[in-house]
Amino acid sequence: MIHTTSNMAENYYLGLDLSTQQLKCTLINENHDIVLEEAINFDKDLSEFGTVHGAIVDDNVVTSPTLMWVKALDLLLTRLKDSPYVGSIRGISGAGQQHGSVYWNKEGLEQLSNLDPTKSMYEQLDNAFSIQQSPIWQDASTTTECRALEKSVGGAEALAKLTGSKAYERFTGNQIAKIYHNNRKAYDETARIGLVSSLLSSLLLGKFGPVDAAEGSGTNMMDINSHKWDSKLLKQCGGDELQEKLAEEPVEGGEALGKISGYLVKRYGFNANCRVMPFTGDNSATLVSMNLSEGDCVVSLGTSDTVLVYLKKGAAEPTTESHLMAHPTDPEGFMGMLCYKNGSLAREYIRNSYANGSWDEFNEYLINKEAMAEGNIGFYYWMQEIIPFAKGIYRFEDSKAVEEFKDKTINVKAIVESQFMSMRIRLERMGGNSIKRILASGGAAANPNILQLLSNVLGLPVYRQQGMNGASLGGALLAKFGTVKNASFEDMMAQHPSAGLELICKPDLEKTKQYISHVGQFTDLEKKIVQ
Ligand code: XUL
Repeated sequence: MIHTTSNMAENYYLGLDLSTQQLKCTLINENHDIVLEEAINFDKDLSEFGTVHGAIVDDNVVTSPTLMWVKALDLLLTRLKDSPYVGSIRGISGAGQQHGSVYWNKEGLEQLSNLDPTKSMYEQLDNAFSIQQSPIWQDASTTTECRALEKSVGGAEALAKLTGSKAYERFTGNQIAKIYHNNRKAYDETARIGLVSSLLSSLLLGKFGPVDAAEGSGTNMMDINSHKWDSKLLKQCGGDELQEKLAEEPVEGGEALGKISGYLVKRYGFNANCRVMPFTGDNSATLVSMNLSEGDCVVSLGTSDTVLVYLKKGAAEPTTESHLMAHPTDPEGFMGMLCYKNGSLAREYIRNSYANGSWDEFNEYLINKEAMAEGNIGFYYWMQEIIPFAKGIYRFEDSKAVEEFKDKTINVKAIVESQFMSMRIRLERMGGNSIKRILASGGAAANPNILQLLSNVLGLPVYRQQGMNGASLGGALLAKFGTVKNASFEDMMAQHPSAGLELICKPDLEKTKQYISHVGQFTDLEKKIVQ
């Protein structure tokens, strides 16, 4: 745990982020300074659940134990209890990995509202879920349900227009449809369905909490313009009874859901007036933490790599390749997003296979080797990729497929270049010509060599925010926004301009020109490998 000394009379705001591999938290004061950060790592701290990188992978079926997340919150709060801040926290919000779903049974909901403060939540909620393994965003096993959902509204484009995205395997509606069709007993035993984000708000409230509109847009079931569940889509995904299992319409960010549960007040010493705000998706929270101005684009390099832009009303067009999601603090605005599944874990495989597990060696090859400039292009999809829909590893020398590059260490530069080329091409298709700078976040943003390559491929300067936990910092800012509520989000941020963004690199425009000259070749090769 890191924390700095601070004035105890102050108010504090807590942000949580239940991501794929960890549960993280960030605590800020009134001036938005970070006073504490803490994390529970699932593989290391909760190894009894047997996850690898936070998940259980069975080919295209990818899940996480729901109870592991409950136990992670127990553990995090136990650590926080020892800090001097808990009684002065006025609001809590946060984020979860998007799309993952949680299935509460009736007894579980009763138990949740009657927790005994002498025991942990984990001990008392062990029979609370009708599905023990929550499907998560890395799952790719619902292609049949996706095609059926698209067909039910007249095709992929029609679904994208209605919900902001065509049907994607990981989107919650398609996951629910799979359970509805293949596991009806468990479906019938389910009283409420929530998301990873709303699991946290529910545990904090001591009752089932709704999802926010940003999270609703990751389900393929919410109307992207009205922010209401679409009854046709609900029926297609889970029959007439799904509406009741979701319980409430999505809510807008910043509307307090209620006060923290008496259980948490008694067990951990929270202030009884501490409010719980809606939790959002990890990408939406990262967007919030960066407080974007026009022309900004976030590139988040984490377990998944994502590209995020803030689109004001009227500037947003849904496409079948990108996602349009409700904005977490601007009810009229949108977040445009690209999401790649093979992010950090894929880069780590390459580091282990070709750079002796050393980031120093990895960096040396990034700086001193040439891949695309010398005709070498690679595509690296260990897991079923989202953009493009492809799986496997493919290498090309002068556009000819090869098993391996003559110099194997070229794989290092090739994986990073190919990810950024894909972003360049998709951003252009999304109408991203007005982008003026890149704001980098996520674990790999700590590596300036990766950021220099990003800058060269996109031809834009790259800035980085201090503090690496964008989503939990965004959560803490949402907690303050919902608690204080006397200003717009922009005004709240303007009152406390943070130390700001640090310029990490400027593009080498000669290199950018070279990358642009390879766009056609890259696009043609990519077409060859798409299933
Ligand atoms: C976004 C997505 C991932 C997860 C990762 O659509 O699937 O970025 O949110 O946590």
